[in-house]
Amino acid sequence: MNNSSHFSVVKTAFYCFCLLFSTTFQTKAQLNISVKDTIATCEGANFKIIASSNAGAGAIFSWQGPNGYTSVEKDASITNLTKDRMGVYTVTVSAGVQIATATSLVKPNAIEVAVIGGFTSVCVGENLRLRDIVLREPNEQPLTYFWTGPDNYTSTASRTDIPTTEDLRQVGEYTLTETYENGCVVKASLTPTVTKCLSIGDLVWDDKNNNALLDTGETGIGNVTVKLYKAKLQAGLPSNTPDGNAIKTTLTDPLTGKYLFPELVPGFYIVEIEAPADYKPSGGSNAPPINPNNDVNNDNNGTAFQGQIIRTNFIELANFGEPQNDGDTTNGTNADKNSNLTIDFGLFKVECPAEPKCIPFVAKKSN
Ligand SMILES: [Ca+2]
Ligand SMILES: [Ca+2]
Ligand SMILES: [Ca+2]
Ligand SMILES: [Ca+2]
Repeated sequence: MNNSSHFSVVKTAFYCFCLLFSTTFQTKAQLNISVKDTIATCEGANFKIIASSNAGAGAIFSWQGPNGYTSVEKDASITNLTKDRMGVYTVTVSAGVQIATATSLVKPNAIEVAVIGGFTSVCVGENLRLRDIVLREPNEQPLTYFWTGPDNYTSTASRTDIPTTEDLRQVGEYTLTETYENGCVVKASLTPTVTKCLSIGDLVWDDKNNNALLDTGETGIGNVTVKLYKAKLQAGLPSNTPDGNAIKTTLTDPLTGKYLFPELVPGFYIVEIEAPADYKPSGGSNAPPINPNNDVNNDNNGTAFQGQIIRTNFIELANFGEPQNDGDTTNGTNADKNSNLTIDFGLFKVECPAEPKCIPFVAKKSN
């Protein structure tokens, strides 16, 4: 054997040793397993504790947990979690002679309640916008939302956006069900308030100087019948055309001559009065066109319609869009933006000069 062949044998032997060492090293790699350190979740949750391991096929897994929990699956499945099953879960994996373990703590989560807030008290015409107002970390946001409510309402949005209508069919209990990544299912319920916020008023008065304005010394006329109509807005029709029969009827206060139609919804209305005998709308026939919709208080807004019937033109009401200087009891910064108390009627009592057309009044008075 020369030196050269000796070197070749050594080299080959060294190569084989390295190959053997390398193969042995790979076969003997340390078995490992890991699970999430902590799982925060809720009672009733369904979830898995996922195990990550380098174990090959044939490895044996074994779980032990609180209150006698055991499993031989790779991942622990837990359904309908109860308080006595919160605690430490230990997983063991065996592969040949190697064993590895890992533990996970299952504990109560901050996500235990949902609270419905948002626009929970609205006027008819506004949208109900309900949502969960509990503050949560970005990684604790619900995966899904499911709302149910009156009028067969359902939604999977994070918040509701429901227009409200005069028939109040949206009023009732709303329930939100949230599901979370950690298996939590949280519910909350609320019955919102929907109010007909608007009102119209408020005075029929004896406009003694016939200037269509309420002046000092002029007083209200009591027991006058006042009717409220929805207005019919249509090209070609007069601006004082009702859309159907009166929706409300009242009398002016016997002492003050005041009236009020509360609990109205946004829309267009007409007010009508039946003036006492001998009275006509004040301001005279040469008065400028009467606009009841300009939020001016204490001016006459009525024009003769038929006989003693006096009507306004249409008035538009809008939530939080009505005047605050109209004599509200809370006049000032807190005045009621939902009341329009500027729809007033000045009446002028017909005096009877010596004109033929007044003779019936004279005759009546003489009785
Ligand atoms: Ca006057
Ligand atoms: Ca007001
Ligand atoms: Ca008024
Ligand atoms: Ca007015």
